[in-house]
Amino acid sequence: MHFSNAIVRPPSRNFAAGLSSSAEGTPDVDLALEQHAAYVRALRAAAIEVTCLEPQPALPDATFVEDTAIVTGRGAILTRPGAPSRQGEVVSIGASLRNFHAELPVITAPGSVDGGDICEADGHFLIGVSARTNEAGARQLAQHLTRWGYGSSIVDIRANPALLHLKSGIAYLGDGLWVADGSFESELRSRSGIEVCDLITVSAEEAYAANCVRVNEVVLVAAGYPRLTAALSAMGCRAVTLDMSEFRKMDGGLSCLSLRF
Ligand code: CIR
Repeated sequence: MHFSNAIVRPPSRNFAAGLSSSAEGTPDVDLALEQHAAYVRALRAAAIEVTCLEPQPALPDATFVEDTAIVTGRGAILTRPGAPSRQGEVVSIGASLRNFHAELPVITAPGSVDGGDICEADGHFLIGVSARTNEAGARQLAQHLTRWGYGSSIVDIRANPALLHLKSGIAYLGDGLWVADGSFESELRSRSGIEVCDLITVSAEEAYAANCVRVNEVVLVAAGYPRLTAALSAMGCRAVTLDMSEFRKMDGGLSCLSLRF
């Protein structure tokens, strides 16, 4: 999968007012802005044209743009985030995505979908049903994907409260290579529609870093998780580490800071 574009949005000054279940303390907004700028530089270094949207002070979680849309090679869908406080984020994302997609279907009530629950693997989409993405939303999304000729299947993660989203625990890096929390191993291997050639199992202490992203020739991975970084290198991946400490305090993973397409 080759990406040429990304949409991002720097955190606003009241970023700390967003949703969080983390016990890691209040984020430092200036440091979060520096970390976000480094993230954008890494995308640009990977040959990505980055659209940087204005911060939205009224929507403190709006930096987590990945949750607001599913962008595929054949079309894009605006989500209806599961947290009511985040539903307003979709408007400006829609305005930006309309520069790339004329048709932009939306997930509608009672359905809810967070983009962090959607993991694409070579044309097959795993749809996590979670505290944010419900079955009605998953069904709507699957219908759009079917219309575009994609396969999809549901992964229910509700029994694992440590995972906010499916992609909190799983990443597909292309060429049959997966990174996942150990709890996903049998699930992945038993699924039809996806290929598992190699699986890097992330240890419990490094669970946060399972949310990594392949961007063209590099894999962006959170800094401070040496075992995963070494395992990626051993698999021939060029890992680029990014400090995510302030986003982690707000339950944000690395993938959720961008929409890539
Ligand atoms: C939230 O709880 O919605 C935000 N504070 C964090 C969202 C992170 N999104 C993601 O990992 N896809």
